[in-house]
Amino acid sequence: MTMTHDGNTRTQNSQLLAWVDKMAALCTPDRIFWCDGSEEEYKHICDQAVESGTFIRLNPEKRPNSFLARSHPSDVARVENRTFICSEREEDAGPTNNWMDPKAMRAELNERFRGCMRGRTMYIIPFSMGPLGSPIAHIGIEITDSPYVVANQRIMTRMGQPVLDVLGADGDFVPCLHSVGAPLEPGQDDVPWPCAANIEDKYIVHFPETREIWSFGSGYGGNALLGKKCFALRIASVMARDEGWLAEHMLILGVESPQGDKHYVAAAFPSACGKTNFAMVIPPKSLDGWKVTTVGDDIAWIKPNPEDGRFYGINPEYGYFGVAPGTNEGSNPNALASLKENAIFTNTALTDDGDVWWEGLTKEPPAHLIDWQGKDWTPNSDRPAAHPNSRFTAPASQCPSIDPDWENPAGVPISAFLFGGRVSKNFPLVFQSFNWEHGVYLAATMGSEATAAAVSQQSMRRDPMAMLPFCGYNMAEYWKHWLRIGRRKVGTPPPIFRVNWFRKDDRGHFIWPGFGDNMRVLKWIVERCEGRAPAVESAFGLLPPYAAMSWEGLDFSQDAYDSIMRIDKEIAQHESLDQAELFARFGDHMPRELEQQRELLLSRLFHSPDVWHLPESDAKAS
Ligand code: O2Y
Ligand code: MN
Repeated sequence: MTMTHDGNTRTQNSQLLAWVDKMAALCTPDRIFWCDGSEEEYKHICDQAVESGTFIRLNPEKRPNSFLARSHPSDVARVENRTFICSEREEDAGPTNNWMDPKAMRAELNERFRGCMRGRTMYIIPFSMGPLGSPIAHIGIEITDSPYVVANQRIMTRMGQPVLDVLGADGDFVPCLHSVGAPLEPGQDDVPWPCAANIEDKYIVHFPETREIWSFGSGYGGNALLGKKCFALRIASVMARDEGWLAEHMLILGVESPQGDKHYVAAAFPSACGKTNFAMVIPPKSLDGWKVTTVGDDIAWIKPNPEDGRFYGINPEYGYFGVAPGTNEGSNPNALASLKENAIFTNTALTDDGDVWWEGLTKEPPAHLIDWQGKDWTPNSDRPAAHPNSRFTAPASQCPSIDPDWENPAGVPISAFLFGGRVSKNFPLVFQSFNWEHGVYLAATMGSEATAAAVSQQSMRRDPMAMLPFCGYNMAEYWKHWLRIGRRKVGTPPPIFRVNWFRKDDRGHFIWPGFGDNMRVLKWIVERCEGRAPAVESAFGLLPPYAAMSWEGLDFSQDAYDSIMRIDKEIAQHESLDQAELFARFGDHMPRELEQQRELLLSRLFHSPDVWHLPESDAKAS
């Protein structure tokens, strides 16, 4: 065992010092290193990672100050079946989370963590989720034995000594313990990506009552960068419930009109729906003068302000951990610009001139690459060069569309909430909920199509509020929290909209062009927030008539519009019956308001024609 508080300790926080002592005694690292977050320290950690083989330095002429890491093939994504919510009572985790008794889990984890950092350095990473000192921000301390995690956390969070200064002698923090779970015997050589290779040896564990995170056996992404999904969503959702705010799996973007009026929109989409692309969308040139800015691309912490009754949101993160494949000059030029330098790539391919490549980056792949597993690759290879979940870690400040207020400690005022699913049939491009309760119902029932099966077997992979893998407590109680938040006495909550970019025609082709043209939808939404855009009432909600949308520069006929806005009664009835199955899973916890909303939809559908269409001519505003 080594000393616990060596020369570079710079905190008087006794709670923190005691916790570090206790974890060091459990994990028995060879060294303890307190991260100060400085540039020199980052350089040192990266140099060491290059020396150990964890990082490959990219060609500084092509990609300055950037690195490539290749993970172990068993460690390439979040491990949902090894993610646990260990609340005292099983029903507090709810039917959609893996639950384990906290005492039993603690016993198991103590065994796993005992001696797990032998031969390694224990790094102490103080980090702030949100601008330092912001009343919406919170502090975490991650203990890890992974230099990869240290380097990534320096991009993804505000980290180091300034955080300890804000924490002070008696500030509170969320303790986040992480180990790759691969102790080294004396003389044993290390590997570039140490981890526990077997899935059942990995644990991503949350104790919501004591607000602790313990992660063992994986070095990858959300499993290991504990500020992100584990803290900012699973633990923060519990804090938000207890304290009356929202911790959401949402991007925040700003929309500015040619007249300079600005609105912020918070939007939730299930995975693989182009969330980062939407957060950084570039409006088409034909929508002259409209501008979109980026506050965050993945997570939002939103607090109602008792003074003006509005909701203010921050992006608790400091960087992007984005999916590389499919990112290109067409889909997201702002993301590409963000990762020009000072970036870390994980599991992308390596080009012969020392740069990175992934499927979709260029139309033609290079003639030769080293793939994500370090093997030669040519366009004739029958496997992808980059892993489909390969990632870039890039500083948010490098994004050309970054919002001037993205670091405002007070947050930005949210004008609207958007919830997007991925549905090929029957779900309109956009519509507004009738009211808050109806909006919460629309968000609670969102999801992506699981199969392209016939209508009668069509089933949705439900992902309420895109929070299914990220809600740290019973999802039905989370819905109740959303309902409560809308009933506050001060102010009115923002309007709620549903969007669906993914409707297909009979030949299976997407009808809506998406990408920059999604700005047309955003424009209607913000004009609606200002009370100056018309809408037509349907069984689903309030829809924009054709004439209320801007079509300059896009050849999209009224017929094409009808094909993404019409509502087939039978499909909608099936869908709402399917929702009953979702609700039934929650038993007594289910808020009755949502079941009432489902029944109201059924009764509106009963009075609807077999196929409902928007009126051909301009509709009058509702
Ligand atoms: O696979 C991982 O570990 C990352 S998952 C992820 C990363 C960035 C943003 N969102 C997600 C997600 O799964 O929602
Ligand atoms: Mn996400």
